[in-house]
Amino acid sequence: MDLTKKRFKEEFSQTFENMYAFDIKNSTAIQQYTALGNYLRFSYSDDWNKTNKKYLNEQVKQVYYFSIEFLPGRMLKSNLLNLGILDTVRDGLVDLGLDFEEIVKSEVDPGLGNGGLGRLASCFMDSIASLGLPGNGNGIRYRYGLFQQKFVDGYQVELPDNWLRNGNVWEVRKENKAVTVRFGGQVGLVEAANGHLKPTYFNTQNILAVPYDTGMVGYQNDVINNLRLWSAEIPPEEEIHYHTIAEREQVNQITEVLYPDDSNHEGQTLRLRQEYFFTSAGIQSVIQYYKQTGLSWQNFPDKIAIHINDTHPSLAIPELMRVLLDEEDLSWEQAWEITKKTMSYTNHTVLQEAMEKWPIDMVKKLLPRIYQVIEEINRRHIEKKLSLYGSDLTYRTAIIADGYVKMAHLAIVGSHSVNGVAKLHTEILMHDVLNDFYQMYPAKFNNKTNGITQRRWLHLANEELTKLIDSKIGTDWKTNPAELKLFKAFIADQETLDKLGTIKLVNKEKFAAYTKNEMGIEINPEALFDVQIKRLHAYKRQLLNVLHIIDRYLKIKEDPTLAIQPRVFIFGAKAAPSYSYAKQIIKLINALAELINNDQEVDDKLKIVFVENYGVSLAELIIPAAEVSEQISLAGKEASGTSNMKLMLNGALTIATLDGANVEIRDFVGEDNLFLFGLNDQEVQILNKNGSYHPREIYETNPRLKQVLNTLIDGTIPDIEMEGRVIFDSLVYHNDEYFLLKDFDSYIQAQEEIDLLYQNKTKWNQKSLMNIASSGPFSADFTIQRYAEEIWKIDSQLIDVHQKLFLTE
Ligand code: Z16
Repeated sequence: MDLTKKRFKEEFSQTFENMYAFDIKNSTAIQQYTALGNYLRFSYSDDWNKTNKKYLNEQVKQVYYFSIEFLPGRMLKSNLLNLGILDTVRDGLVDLGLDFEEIVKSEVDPGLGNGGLGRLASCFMDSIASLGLPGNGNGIRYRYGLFQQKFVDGYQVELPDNWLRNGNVWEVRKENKAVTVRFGGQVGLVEAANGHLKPTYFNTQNILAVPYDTGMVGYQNDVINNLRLWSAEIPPEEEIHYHTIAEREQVNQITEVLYPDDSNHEGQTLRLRQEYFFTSAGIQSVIQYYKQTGLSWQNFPDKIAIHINDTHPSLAIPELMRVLLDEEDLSWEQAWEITKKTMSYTNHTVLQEAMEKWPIDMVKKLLPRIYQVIEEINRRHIEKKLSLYGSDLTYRTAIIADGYVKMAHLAIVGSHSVNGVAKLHTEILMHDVLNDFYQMYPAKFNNKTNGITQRRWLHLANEELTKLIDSKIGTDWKTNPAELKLFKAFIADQETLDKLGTIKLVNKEKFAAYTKNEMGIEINPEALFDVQIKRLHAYKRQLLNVLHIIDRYLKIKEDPTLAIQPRVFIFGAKAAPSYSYAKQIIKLINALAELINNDQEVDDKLKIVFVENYGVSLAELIIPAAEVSEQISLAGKEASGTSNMKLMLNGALTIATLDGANVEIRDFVGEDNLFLFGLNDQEVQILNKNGSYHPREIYETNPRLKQVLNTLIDGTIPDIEMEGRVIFDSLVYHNDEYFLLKDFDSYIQAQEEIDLLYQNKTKWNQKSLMNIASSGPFSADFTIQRYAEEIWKIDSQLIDVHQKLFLTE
C-alpha cells in the first residue's frame, strides 16, 4: 500500500476527530487504537472488495477452511506489516506524540481457539492470503473466547474472556448475508410439484446465522481474503415465538463461548449445536455464492474445495448432501460424487479421548434430517464394502456403531483426502489408528506437516533478529523462507554469532522486565532460559520437566556451593477446567516455584516462572527470549506440535523426543544441533503391548529418581499434600501411563549436555544459528502450497508467486 508519513498523519488525525469529536492529544491508547484500526480497515476496504470481485468474476476455484477455532492473535501490527506500512505508521505516530507500543498493547488478543489447532488455522489464513490463494475461513464468532487464567494460591481459576467489550475494529457485520439454520423438529415426506415425495421439515427451531467478516491481509500483495465468523440470533420474524428470557438465552448460547478443551471430547449437546450451526451456515453461504456463478452442479468441485479442520466441522458432509438432495433435487449418486470431490479432512490427534462420537439419540433429536442422511451414507458404505473387505473390517469402519455416530469415520468416508499433520503422525494413522480405512482407501491418505507463519513469529515478534538476518542474507527469505538456509554461511562468523547472543540477551531482558513488573519475580537475564509453552496435558509431560527441576533443586540443596549452570524454567499452560489431573500439575508447579524462588540458598541458580494466561501475545514475548525448547511429549502422542517450530525459528535449541514434527526438525537441523532423549514410538508400542513396564521397579531401584519422587509426598514441597499424593500414585502405583519414570534418566542426561554446551557461548550460538537457518521448511507458506497443489487444486492469483517460492528445499 502506498502511504507517505505526511498523508498518514493527516488522514489518521482526521479519522480520529471524525470518530470522537475531540483532539487526539486528550485520548486514551484504546481510543487511538480504535481509530487506527478503523483507519486501516477503510484503507484496505477497496482491495478487500476487489479481491472478492476478482474471485467471483474470474470464477477461480476457492477453498473454504472450516474450523471451529481460529486463534489470530492481535492484528494491528500484522496488518501493518502485511500492508507494507509498519514503519511509516510507527514513525507517524511518534511524530504525533503517541506511544506505538502502548497502542499495540491496547488491542485485545482474540482467544477464539484453545491451542495448536486454532493457531494453525490462523497461520494458514495468513499464508493463504500471502500466497495470493483464493481462500476463506469459516468459523464461530464466540461472544467469549478461551477463559482468562488466574492463579489463586497456585490453583488455576477461570474468568470469562469478554473480548468484545470495546468492540472489534476488524470485523464487518453482514446481516444481508445471514442464513437460517434449522434444529430439531420432524422430517416428513410431502408430494412435490413433480409428483416426487420430498423430505420436508416440520416444527424446526430456526436460528439466524449472521456473518461477521474480517479481512485476511496478504503480505504486500494487495490480496485481502475473508474470514467469516457466524453469530447466532433470533430471526426477527420469529421474535413472536420467544416468550421467556430462558428461551431467548438458549439461542444466544449457541455462539456464547468456546469449549475450553484441547484434544478432549466432552460430548455436550451444545457443542453439537455449535458444530452444526457454523457448518450449516458455511455450506449455505458457499451454495449461495456458487449459485451466483450460474454454473451447473457438476462443476461444483471444480470451483469449490471445503476443508474440514479436525472432525468438528464434519457435519459439512451430510449438510452438503442435504442441500443438494432436498433443496437442489440432485440424485443421491450425483450429490455423493460432488460431496466427496469437494471435501477434504485433516486429522490432528491419535488420542482416543479426543475422538468425537455423538450418541445416536442426540443426533436424531437435534438434527433429524442430517441423521437420516448419515444413516444412508453408512448403509451404502457398508453395503459396498462388505463383499470387498469382509464383515470384520467393514463393520469396524461403520459410521454408526455401538450407539454412536463416529465423526472421524464420517469425515474419511465422505471426503477425497485425509491428511495427518506430521510424517510420524501420518504413519501412525495409516498403519495403526486408521489402518482399517487405509486398507480401504490407501490413495486418500497423505501427509501435510504443519507450519507456522514466519511473518508473525519472526518478523514481528523478533524485529532485531529479522534485521540481523536481512543484513546478512538480504530480504528474499520473507517471500521464500527456504532462503533462510543462506544464513548457514555465517556459522563461523564471530561477529554474527556475537550479535545473535546480544539479540537473545536483549529479548531475555525484555521478558525479565515483564516478570518483574507483572509477576514480581526477578530473574537474571544471563541465566539459561528454558521454555515449555503449550496446553497442560499429561501426554505433553510438563511433569517430566518438573521432575528435572526438583532434581536440580535437590542437588543445589545438598551442596549450595555447587557450580551449576543457572537456569530459569518458564512455563505457560492452561488446563481444561474439567481436567483435574492437569490442574493438579499446575498447582504443583506453582508450589515448587514458591519454594524455589524464595529460597536464599538457591538464589539465581534456579528460578521458575509460570506465566498466567499464556496465549498468542505472551508467546510473542517468550519465544524470542527462549534458549531451550522443551518438546518432551511421549513418543507417538503429539500429532505435530507447532511451538517446536516457532522456538527453533527464534534460535532456541530443542530438547526432544522423536515425536510429531520433532522428527522432521531433527532431519533438517541435524542430530548435532538438538538434544534427543527417551523412548521412540516403536519402543513405547512394544512396552504397551507386552505389559512389561513396571514403574514401581524403577522407583525402587533408581535412588536419584526415588529421592525426587519422594519430595511429592514428604512435605519438601509445601501445600501440595493432596496433589502430591495423586501425582506420586499415578506415577509409581498406577502404571505411569506416559512413561516418565522410564525416560527420566535419559532426559536428565540430555539436560546435562545442555548445561555443558552452554558454557561455550560460541558453540551454543552456532547451534542456535543452525536452528534458525534450518527452520525455513516449517514455514506455513510451504505447508499451504502443498495443500493448494495436492488437495485443494487451487492456484495463486499472483503472477510471480511461483518464481518467488519453492525454488529449493
Ligand atoms: C488441538 O489443538 C490439537 C489436536 C486436537 O485434536 C485438538 C486440538 Cl484443539 C493439536 C495437536 O495436539 C498438536 O499436536 C498439533 O500440532 C495441532 O493440533 C495442530 O495440528
